Amino acid sequence: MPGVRGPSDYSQEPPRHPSLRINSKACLFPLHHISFFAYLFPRFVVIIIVYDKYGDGFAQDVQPFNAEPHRSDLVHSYVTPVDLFYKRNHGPIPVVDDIERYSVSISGLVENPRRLSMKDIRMLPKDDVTATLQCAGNRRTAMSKTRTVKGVGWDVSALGNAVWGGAKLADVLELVGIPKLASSTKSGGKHVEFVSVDRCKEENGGPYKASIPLAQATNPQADVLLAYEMNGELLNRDHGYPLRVVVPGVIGARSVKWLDSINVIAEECQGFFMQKDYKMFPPSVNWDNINWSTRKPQMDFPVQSAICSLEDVNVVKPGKVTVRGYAVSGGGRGIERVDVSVDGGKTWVEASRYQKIGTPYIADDASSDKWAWVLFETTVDVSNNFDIVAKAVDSAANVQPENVEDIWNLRGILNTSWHKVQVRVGRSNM
Ligand SMILES: Nc1nc2c(c(=O)[nH]1)N[C@H]1C(S)=C(S)[C@@H](COP(=O)(O)O)O[C@H]1N2
Ligand SMILES: [Mo]
Repeated sequence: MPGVRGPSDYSQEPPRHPSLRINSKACLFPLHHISFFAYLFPRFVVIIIVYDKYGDGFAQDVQPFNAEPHRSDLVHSYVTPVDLFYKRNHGPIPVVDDIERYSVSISGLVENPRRLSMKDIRMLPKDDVTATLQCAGNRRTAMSKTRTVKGVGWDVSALGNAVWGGAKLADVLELVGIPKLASSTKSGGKHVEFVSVDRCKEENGGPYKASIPLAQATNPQADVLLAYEMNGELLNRDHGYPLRVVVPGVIGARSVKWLDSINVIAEECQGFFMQKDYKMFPPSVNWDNINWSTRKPQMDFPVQSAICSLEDVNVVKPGKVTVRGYAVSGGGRGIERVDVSVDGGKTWVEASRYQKIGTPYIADDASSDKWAWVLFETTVDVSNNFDIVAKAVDSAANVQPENVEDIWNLRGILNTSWHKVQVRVGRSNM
């Protein structure tokens, strides 16, 4: 691929913000084995973790780089700063050797296959879309507490809200002869596959790839972008420099970074991350009876919210406590409201929205939060120990489920259960 390459090791990673929390793969090895080992031979386990640093991960896999900001940093700003934005990778970060030579090929079931340089893409009308990108694994750690799941452990911050700048995919596809709102091409293309250059273990060293339906790709209202900017700056290496796909309202896995080629194909992409990962299974499916082909790849994400001004367990002084967090829904469904409860869900109050701390929420226009989160805030009075709970309602009146058990799935995706934090009142003489 001209100009951009995917390294095979982690010696050329970009610098990262020191406050990010680095997450590792939970449970490459069944957790109870490790804890049993740790119980019997605590020193032995420490030695293995240290010596296995560059191996496949007995207990911890330190690479690829996966990290999220602290909860309180996340809700500090409506637009997430680039350096605090979560980072989710499946291999080493690609290197751009020569941006002048970089181009994206568009081929497959199209009339006029083409290669587009960055200059060609920048010549198309530039769109700025405010969209929240959320990893399907957000809040996985909490799901794993009911029953172990496989995957990178995330707290509640595997998402961020950015202003993505770039060309609309619908405009790009017109350059190869596919009209707007087309759901198939003359030669039978129905899906648009995005292929990267990073080398992923799951693809046996091949690149990350994913696809979306052609009807979504050619729909200007779906706002799918080939983005070269994030928050008004040139996209950085961690987030896909020089060019990435942004599919608003859809799990982050489909927003392919470091784009190399676009293929118009008849069936959805057959890559690992579409076929053997990022699918939602019912709680009855386990690793012994799983049949991946029975489910479709997950696309839109459901309604989600989390409290970010408090940790899981908090000791506070009696008096007023501010509760802040985010709420977001997929598929272009905005947030209708956020309910907060201080009695574990018996009674609820509606939280207010804000864009900056202390400034109430002002939407620019009716569709401005179609793809973006809302930040919410409310103040509660604390005199006794209690659980604070948040749940959001989207524009289609979908509500988060109460219990994580009901949506438990073996890959630990889409934990959208009511988010709870425990507040314990501590008095100064305690
Ligand atoms: N090429 C490539 N694209 C990728 C990934 C990847 O590992 N390689 N990870 C995907 C996943 S699972 C998510 S959640 C988002 C994360 O984007 P971010 O790192 O910019 O936050 O990128 C997606 N695109
Ligand atoms: Mo993800």
